[in-house]
Amino acid sequence: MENFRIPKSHPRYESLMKRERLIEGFRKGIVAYAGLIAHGRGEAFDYLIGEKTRDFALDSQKAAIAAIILAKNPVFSVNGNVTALAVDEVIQLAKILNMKIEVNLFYRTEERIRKIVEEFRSRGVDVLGENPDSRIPGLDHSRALCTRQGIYSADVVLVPLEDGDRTRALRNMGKFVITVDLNPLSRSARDANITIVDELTRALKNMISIASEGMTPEEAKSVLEVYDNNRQLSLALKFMSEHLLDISASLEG
Ligand code: PTJ
Repeated sequence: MENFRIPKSHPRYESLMKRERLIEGFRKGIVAYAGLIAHGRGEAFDYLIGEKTRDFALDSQKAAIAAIILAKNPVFSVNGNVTALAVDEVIQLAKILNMKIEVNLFYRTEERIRKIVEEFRSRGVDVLGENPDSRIPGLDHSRALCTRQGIYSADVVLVPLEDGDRTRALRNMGKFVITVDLNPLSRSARDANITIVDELTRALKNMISIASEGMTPEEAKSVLEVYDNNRQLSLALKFMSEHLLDISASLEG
């Protein structure tokens, strides 16, 4: 961390602390260079929803829990940013919902994989991904690498902060893909079965609460029956537009 402390009284304390976690993750070799850029893009979109979880995101979070509850082999795919921001929340949610965790990197290096695996292992949690034995078809290079018992055979994959190419490739494998992405315009957001337009750590905390309350398979089925991802994306875009118009009106006085 830099040689100063962010005061708790700072109006944007939470956001600045997340930024510090990313920087710390980068220094530890967990976060990719591009991860810092991706975080900045996320921050900009978070402004557009007022840095709060909105109803459209809560509905998607509930649908995501429903899909995971109904899954046979749900897998939580983690990358550098997700680990740096929310390793403890990932572990907690995966435990409640009986999900496997697999490290799957876009900018894959063996060293980064090892460091991320160690982040989980030091908390007593074993994760997949260190010894891949399969490939996601249609993707070139090492970013296609995955494990047979994890992502390759998963029916539902939760892949937050994901690249559009891989989301599409997972869909082409017939998987049900859930993403968390503050940008409703991204290709991942448009291609996933469920897109949670919310900041990752806020989303995971809410999902932990929803999952802890419990949901019967019947309830889960009825939540999914009425879920429409395009409608949720449209609500997110409308919210952002109206939010900006409100701010603009308040400036006109
Ligand atoms: O660790 P690796 O090698 O797997 O690389 C991870 C990154 C994130 C660098 C890689 O997957 C990547 O390049 O992703 P993209 O294409 O930049 O997409 C990331 C998306 O996540 C963008 O649409 C951002 O707006 C969004 N995003 C960034 N931070 C957050 C976020 N969404 C929710 N919460 C965040 N904290």
